[in-house]
Amino acid sequence: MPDCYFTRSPDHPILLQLPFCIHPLILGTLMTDKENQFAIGVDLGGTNMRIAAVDASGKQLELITTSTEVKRGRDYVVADICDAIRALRKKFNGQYAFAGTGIGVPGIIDMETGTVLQSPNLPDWTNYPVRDEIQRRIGSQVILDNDANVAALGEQWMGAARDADSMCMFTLGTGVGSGIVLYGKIWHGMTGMAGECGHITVYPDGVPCGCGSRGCVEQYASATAVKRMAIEAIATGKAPELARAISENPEFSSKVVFQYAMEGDAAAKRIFAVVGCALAVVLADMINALNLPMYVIGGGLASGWEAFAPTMFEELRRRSYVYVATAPDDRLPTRKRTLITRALLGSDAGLIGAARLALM
Ligand code: BMX
Ligand code: ZN
Repeated sequence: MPDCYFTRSPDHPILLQLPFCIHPLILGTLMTDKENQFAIGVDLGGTNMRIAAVDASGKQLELITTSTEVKRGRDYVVADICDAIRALRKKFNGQYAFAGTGIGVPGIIDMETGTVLQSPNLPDWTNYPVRDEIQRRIGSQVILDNDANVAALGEQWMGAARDADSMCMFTLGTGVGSGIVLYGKIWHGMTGMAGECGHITVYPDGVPCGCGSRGCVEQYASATAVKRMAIEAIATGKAPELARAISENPEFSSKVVFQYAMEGDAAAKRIFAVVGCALAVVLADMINALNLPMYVIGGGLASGWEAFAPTMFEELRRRSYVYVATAPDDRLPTRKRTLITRALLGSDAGLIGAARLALM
């Protein structure tokens, strides 16, 4: 029941503090107010940013998309974000009550201080207290979170996991992000850095990762990794079709590798088998550790599902006995099952989830 505001008391501490004798009419007014709210969700990427007004039912009222002018510096980017927030706030304030702004940022964040500690795509944002800066400029509440955390919350609220109160999401994009939602709330851990499952080790001596470790799933199951593995395969001379594709197409990307895999090219198929295998290792770890009802896979590379999912499920059955014991089974339709599925909201998951942060 994602949009039922009075059944999840831990999300509504203010309501918990209300006197028990509160008059039903007043309660009715409060409910109406809550239902009539809107919030602004910001999905800040290293290339583009998307900013949307979202109402309390999860409907997107308006979307602003603009490029992230990283080279012009953080002040410029923050000014752009603030302009968009002000424009949307002005447009919908009055018709709806403004609940605040949620922002999803790639990288590690200190929730307590609202500071971006590390974000390779936004280099001059290191140790930048962006929450307070934006709050000061726009004069209203801002909540900062990791991009994959808010995407997970979006999918749990309005997407593939809307019938599950707890879930884990992986976003397969430039990197591999992830977020864990427990009982409708993002699991932040101690400082807000929980859910960095893209940096779970798959191969201990594997490819060096931007996080400082090696062999993280991000190095085998991101769009960046697929392109890298294709270039490596071409260099060994074992991928003649991909070699031809890269020489003919300057836009060579993971999408091209996917097309070749679907057409049966052996080298491209091997690359997507690596993707499936890496995801299976991490999913097995998560399933064995958490026994959640749902795992959602999104991000641009999730459109390659047909190419990696068969290996992923096959390998998962070899690696997780918890999965084997709880896998979907038509003969036992009433049994609680572990579901692993594609995301539903596409690139809107982050926006919707970021807005949800402010609406909670
Ligand atoms: C990286 C890490 C995560 C992020 C994930 C997905 C950075 C900048 N990012 O693992 O915090 O959630 O990538 O990011 O350290 P995306 O850029 O692929 O969306
Ligand atoms: Zn890593």
